[in-house]
Amino acid sequence: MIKLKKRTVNAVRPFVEPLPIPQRLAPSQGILGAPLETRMYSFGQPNLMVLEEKEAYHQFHPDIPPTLMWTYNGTFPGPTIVHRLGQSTCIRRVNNLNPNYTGFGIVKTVLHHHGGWQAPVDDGWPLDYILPGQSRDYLIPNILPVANDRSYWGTTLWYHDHIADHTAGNVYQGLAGMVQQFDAFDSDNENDPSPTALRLPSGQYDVPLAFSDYILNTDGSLFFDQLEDKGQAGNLFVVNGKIQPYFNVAARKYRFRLLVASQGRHYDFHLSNGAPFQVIASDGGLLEAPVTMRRLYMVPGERYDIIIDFSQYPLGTQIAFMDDLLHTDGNKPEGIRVPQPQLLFVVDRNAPDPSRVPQRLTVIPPPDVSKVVATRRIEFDRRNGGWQINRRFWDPTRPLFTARANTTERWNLIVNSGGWHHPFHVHIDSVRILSRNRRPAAVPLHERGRKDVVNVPGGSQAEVLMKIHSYTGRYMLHCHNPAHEDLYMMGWVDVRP
Ligand SMILES: [Cu+2]
Repeated sequence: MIKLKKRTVNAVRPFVEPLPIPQRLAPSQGILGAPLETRMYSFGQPNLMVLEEKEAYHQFHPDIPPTLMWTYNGTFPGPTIVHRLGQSTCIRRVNNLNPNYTGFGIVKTVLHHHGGWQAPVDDGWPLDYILPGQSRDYLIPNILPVANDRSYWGTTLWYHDHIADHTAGNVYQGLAGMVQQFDAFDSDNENDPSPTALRLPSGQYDVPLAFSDYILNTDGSLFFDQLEDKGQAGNLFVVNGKIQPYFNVAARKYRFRLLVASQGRHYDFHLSNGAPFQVIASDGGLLEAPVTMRRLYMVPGERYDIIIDFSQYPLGTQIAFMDDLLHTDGNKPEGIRVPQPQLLFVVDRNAPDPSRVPQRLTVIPPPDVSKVVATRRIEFDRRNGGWQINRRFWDPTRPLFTARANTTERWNLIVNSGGWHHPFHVHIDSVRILSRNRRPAAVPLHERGRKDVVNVPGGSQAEVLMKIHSYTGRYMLHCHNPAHEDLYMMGWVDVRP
């Protein structure tokens, strides 16, 4: 189990508070600055969305004193950003953190729009930080990287801090929020009369669930060990900022957007009654067809959208959303333990359900390996007291390799040691997983859509197809265990014209 320090919270009563749903961020009035205007030439007038980084007290649980955290707009998680295909967004980030702060993390901050297709200048290069009192605009074009290929859309992204060396501490401080994408098909309207609309559960039935794990001191302050190089695994399970909340649901279908925003912890999610659910989207877009599963393994940075149908249950039914992986640190799960409830669903009312889960959600072109122009090994190892990619530590002055825009590459992701797992993340765009341990058949159905986080368990390899689109410049690739990333398991690709 987790080794707890003397003055940390051991356990609290579960299911005391309702699940909070982060507010959708409304567009603001504002003037776009000159640097942004020079790069929005083809994207029209963007919606302006303002994210203000500031300290705020957050209550994880009524039995624990409030916690001073770093937030976007005063809440943890931050507000949900909604993108509609064809309508560009300007995210204006304002750093109003305390310039005199001393503690873990750093008030120099960066924003990464994780899973989006945006130019390097808007992607959150780890040294493109701003200081307290400064602001920066990011253009999210919200166009498809391949014209008319809507399989690049319709899923859940997120945004979080990405400062060099301190991403773990800054995200743990609370700098994370979720993003939803909609278009004419996945239209945010389960009553959409259009014959081509998917009519997935919408409105109050489309619910983001951000999972994280924390260690809190008994005075409510965050416990975090800056020198923990494996990635912290907390003992308190947090969903949308609350420890083990309950969620009253109607006896009908819901869409849940799962995000693992943890540091080192992996999850093997399942329902306490063993019932199946349907997976409909992965990191980079909708799946072609729903995949029925009873267990869903997820690692830091990953997202899956799932449908749970509560219509079969009598009112009063309680079902917990569980995980049973044993972690003592962030390197990898060590086994199975007594299942821990993350969240309790309570079926408490009836409601009409006009939503559907079509058997065909999108069309994803098969991975085309005939276009591959380069095949690369990308190896993750521990050496010289730190975490390396291809025997190198993070070096902002030297790319891991150079690639060409508008080409396709095959990358073999390799973790040599069995002692740790590494969730691989690339910023260029999503990838397709071609094989695991050289076996195409070993890629499960729910991993056959678009992915931007690929877990590579210790002693295994995963082959991915990377289609590089038109933007040129510097794009990151790294382990998404932020402690590994900060201790230099990060590199970058120089995309040239
Ligand atoms: Cu790692």
